[in-house]
Amino acid sequence: MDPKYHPRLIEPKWQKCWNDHGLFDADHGKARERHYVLEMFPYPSGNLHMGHVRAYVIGDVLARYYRMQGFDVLHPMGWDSLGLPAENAAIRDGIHPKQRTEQNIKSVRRQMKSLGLSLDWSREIATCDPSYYRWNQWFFIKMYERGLVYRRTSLANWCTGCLTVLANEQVVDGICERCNKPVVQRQIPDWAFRITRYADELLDDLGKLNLWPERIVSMQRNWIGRSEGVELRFPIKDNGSDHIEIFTTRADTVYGATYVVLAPEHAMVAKLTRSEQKSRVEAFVAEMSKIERARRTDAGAKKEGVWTGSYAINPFTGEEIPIWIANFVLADYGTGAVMSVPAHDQRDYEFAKQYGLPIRIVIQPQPSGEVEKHLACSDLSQAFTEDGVLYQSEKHTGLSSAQARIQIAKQAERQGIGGITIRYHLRDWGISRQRYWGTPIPMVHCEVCGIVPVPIESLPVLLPEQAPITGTGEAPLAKVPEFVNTDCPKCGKKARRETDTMDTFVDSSWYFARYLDPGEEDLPFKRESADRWLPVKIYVGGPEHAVMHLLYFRFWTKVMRDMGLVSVDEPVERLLTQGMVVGESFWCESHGYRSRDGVDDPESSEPKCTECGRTLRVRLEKMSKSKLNGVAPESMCEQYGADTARLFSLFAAPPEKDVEWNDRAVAGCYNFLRRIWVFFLRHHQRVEGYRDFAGPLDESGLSLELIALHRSLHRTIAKVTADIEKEFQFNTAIAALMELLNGCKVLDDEVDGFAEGVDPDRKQKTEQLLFMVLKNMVLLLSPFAPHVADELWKNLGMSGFAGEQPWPKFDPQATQEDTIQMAVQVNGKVRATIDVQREASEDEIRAQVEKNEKVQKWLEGKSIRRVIVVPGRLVNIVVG
Ligand code: ANZ
Ligand code: ZN
Repeated sequence: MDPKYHPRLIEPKWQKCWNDHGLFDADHGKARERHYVLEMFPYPSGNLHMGHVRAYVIGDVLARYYRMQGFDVLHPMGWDSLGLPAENAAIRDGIHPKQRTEQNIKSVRRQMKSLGLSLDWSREIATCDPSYYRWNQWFFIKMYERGLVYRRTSLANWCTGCLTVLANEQVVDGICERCNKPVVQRQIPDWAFRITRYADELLDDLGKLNLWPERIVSMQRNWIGRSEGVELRFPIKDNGSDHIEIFTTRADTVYGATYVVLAPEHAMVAKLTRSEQKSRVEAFVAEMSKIERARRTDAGAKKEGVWTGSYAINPFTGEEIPIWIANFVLADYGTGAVMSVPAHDQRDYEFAKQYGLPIRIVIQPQPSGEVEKHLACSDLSQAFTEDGVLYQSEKHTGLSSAQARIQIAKQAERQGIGGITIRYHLRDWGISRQRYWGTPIPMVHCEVCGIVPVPIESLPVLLPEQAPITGTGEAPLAKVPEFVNTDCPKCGKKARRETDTMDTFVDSSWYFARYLDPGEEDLPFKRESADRWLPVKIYVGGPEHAVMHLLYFRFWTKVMRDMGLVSVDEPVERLLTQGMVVGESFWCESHGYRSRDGVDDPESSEPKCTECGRTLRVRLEKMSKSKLNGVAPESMCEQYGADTARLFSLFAAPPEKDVEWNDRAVAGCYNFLRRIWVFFLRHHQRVEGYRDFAGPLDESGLSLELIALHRSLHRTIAKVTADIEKEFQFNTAIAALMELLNGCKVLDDEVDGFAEGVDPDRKQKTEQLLFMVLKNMVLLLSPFAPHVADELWKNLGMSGFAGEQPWPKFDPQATQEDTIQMAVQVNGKVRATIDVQREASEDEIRAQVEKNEKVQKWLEGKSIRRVIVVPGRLVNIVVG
């Protein structure tokens, strides 16, 4: 055995060895129980960062652990390789997205391999591969046939300089990030998935996800945003037949509705605008069309609007109330129109104050205590938004808000002016992108037949290799005549292909199922494989995907179920969202972010800029290139080895928490592995004769310290097992291994004593214990630090790989504490509890009880008739 721990020598060797033996290939055809462990696949951006490493290592520990627990484990990897970054880079420097993506995949794959991840590389997929995206197209057509895909127009960011649609992240404060020209909101025809059809099920099934973090579940619940309310028609003054339909969740406040507000994009705006208001309204509508939805509706945004010049009639009070348009009403929620109740809605209140509109209180707080205190308008400094008791509401006055909502809805129904409805905040999923590096949408526009899907047997519609990628003007595919011009699949006449490509969230909505049969040509995957492997048991990834990706792939799973492709309702049983890896960033007022090299004494409390001597602002921020606070996993692996990188990313914090980068902690992990190495170096030859020893260990004759070590070994096995499986607390599992190693000092001492001659029986038992410690330590270590584990396993003279061995079992008896609590009763009443040695005999227990002061008090002046000992539980003394 090499006297020194050399990770750089042993790691590549074992990686090759595992690979040659196909150690991580799933599906050995054995009838074993299955376990699918998945991490969110990466966008291959060239370099892994520590955040990736953390997610993949967390998944890897679980995959390795479940293999050792005897499961057939599927642990695949692939590339989310279509999308905007490669296209933007192409616009910048002219390198074709395909070429760049292929290079990046190569380099990320190499980096992953050097981490020793136990992946089944035979199932690798890349979404930019036609053999993958043809199935996106297949799904699209199947979903079109089911009415789950439709064409619509929707508002998009339109750059007035580039003459193209922009993604939200390309718009900064209403300006195009690239050309600095204003961005406006424009109606653009696009394709959408009807995810809202599944809104109810997506919401209800959140109840089944009891192994998902509560935070993610509630974010999804809010995102779907089910809202029960009432639709009401407000007739328009002087135009009896026309009306505005509003949606409200507070029908109880209808007597306080003093004006109506429409979204600027509402279809009735033009018709309702009086000529004297026309120029103001048009200017406002134009102004609003420039502002993105999120900015417009931010709760802090100033409320702005204009009057249309028209009036509506409040159908409950009969009053004429003005019709306005305003920024805070959205066109695509509810009916795009609201009845405004300024006394009870904060936005309406702010708006009414701003424009001098009437405020009327119609809800009073629930009376509490004796004095009835009425709210008056002069008391209001903001809206009273809680439920309460109706006030100034004709025959409904005195009802509670909840009762009134029902009564008012019923009355509206009777009068034929409205009724109860359910609305969702969830929108249909717009998937059209006017981009190149995506899946072509497999549709054809024919002047005669209209929209015609590409026949399934003609798939894939290939992405043409050459297209002008400029980021301006029409979609890149529209500029490729060989692509655009085609024949109508229905009538054969000249037609045009759709030139939009799909949102890449389509790719990630079903990739987990493609891993099951990556080469399958007749279907996206086989039903029998789906039945064998799904649902994914554990899914590891960043919490930033809480809504979009994690909602879309739940939706897709339900669609696949309805198509008969899978039988599960949900894709993932257990979700683990890992925290960020953060590092100290240093920021100088005049020189911006500084790397550690640009900081004078980074450890001091007032670090200075080496350039100008200014004191730097120090912060913990997510590691990133731009903040110069990152550590490249590659350089870390080079310095310390993959096993240390793995240990550190698990040891520094529990998986859900952020991890702070810390050089000393990294060195600490490295040191731990070195100390294990030294411990093995010292003892591995001594245990040569015990390779078959499988316990149990006979403790008799061993010193108390060794017995304690034996116990501690079993307790460590129990703890590491529970920490991994139940709680994912890898950090405390590793800490337990470190503690076990510390406890092994007694073995060193004991063995040193052998030189002076020792009882052979005791020597043998000690060496058996030594062997048990060495063997189990390797096995417990192997999911975390697999390379060094296999090297040590080999040095112990054991055959096979550590990762192939059964996970260690503990002896429940040996894990128990050495003392136990017993209750002491006197004549059937508990009078004391005592701690007794687990092995204590009945006589010893009796003696201990009789000496106990509390017990003695009850025995005073009495004689003991009988003592009954129920082992491990209680002692009853019968006195007379
Ligand atoms: C009158 C009212 C009185 C309201 C009151 C609230 C409090 P959720 O829970 O999100 O569904 N609303 C309806 N459509 C809207 C739109 N397109 N844009 C902006 N706001 C809209 O919210 C429903 C409430 O949001 C509705 O109830 C409506 O204001 C407003 F004391 O109607 B309410
Ligand atoms: Zn046609």
